[in-house]
Amino acid sequence: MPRTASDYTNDAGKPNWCPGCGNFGIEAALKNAFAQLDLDPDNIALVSGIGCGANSPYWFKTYGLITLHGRPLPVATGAKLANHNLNVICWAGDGDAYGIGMGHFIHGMRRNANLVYIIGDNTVYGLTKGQASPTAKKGTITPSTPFGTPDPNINPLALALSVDCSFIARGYAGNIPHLANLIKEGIRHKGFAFIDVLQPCVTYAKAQGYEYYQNLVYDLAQAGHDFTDKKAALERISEQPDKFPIGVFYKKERDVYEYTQPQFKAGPLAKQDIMNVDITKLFEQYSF
Ligand SMILES: Cc1ncc(C[n+]2csc(CCOP(=O)(O)OP(=O)(O)O)c2C)c(N)n1
Ligand code: SF4
Ligand SMILES: [Mg+2]
Repeated sequence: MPRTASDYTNDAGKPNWCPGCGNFGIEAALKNAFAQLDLDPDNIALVSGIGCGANSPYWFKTYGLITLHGRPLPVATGAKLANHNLNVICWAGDGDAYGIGMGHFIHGMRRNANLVYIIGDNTVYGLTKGQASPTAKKGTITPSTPFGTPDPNINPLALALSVDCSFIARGYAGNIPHLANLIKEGIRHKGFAFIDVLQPCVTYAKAQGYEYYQNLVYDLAQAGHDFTDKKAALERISEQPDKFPIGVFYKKERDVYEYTQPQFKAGPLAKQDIMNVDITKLFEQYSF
């Protein structure tokens, strides 16, 4: 029997997100993507940080790990290196990924391990009651910035392009079939697949709700965008905030971390026999 989204749902009940939260769209898209690829739930690890969206592993019947705020990517990378046959999906918030975890974001893209990094980009720190995140537009009034945020927002897709990330995409939580297709493409991609998702926070970022994005979102594929053209990708990426194109901006093949390192040649570390490894030569080489 073909798998369905419910095969990836455990018995923990419904997520406790606010009614209408964009995280429901991401959850549905992920589960549908898994089902459409017929992935074995036992062969998926969902790794998150700390935040509203980062609570997601509670409600997935897959392996799951809720880590520290800003640190899901190093843990996800470690999981992938230990067992590179595992489908590793890292789900972070924009605070997780573009605030405290910005260093990991940049270096993760450079490293190009074969995993999917999904960011629920709601422009706020939802879990801690709506402070401005790095993607909030300059001047946004929040509880932590009552006079408007003084800093200009970052554009994470432009940052990704600057380090030659091998898969750069944006999805929209209000378009679940499109997002599911993007996630499938990200899983199939050999390398680091970065997917920023416009994720309305209906409680703390009311100005960036569904009505706002509905008029500004358009599909790159339908607009004839060529994802091999880096210059065209930068032009599309720079359209925000007037327009928010969704789809794949840029994609290329390049060396995948775990395929190039000699220690992984004999297979995933988790499967390698470590009972009879002779380390005397290493001791001789490195002892003084
Ligand atoms: C090291 C550390 N600093 C701060 C916090 C407090 N904290 C928890 S969640 C969060 C922000 C979450 O925002 P985001 O990552 O955007 O996720 P969202 O809740 O919006 O989904 C913060 C600052 C923490 N848990 N750990
Ligand atoms: S506070 Fe915002 S991000 Fe958090 S659950 Fe509610 S709507 Fe979603
Ligand atoms: Mg957030």
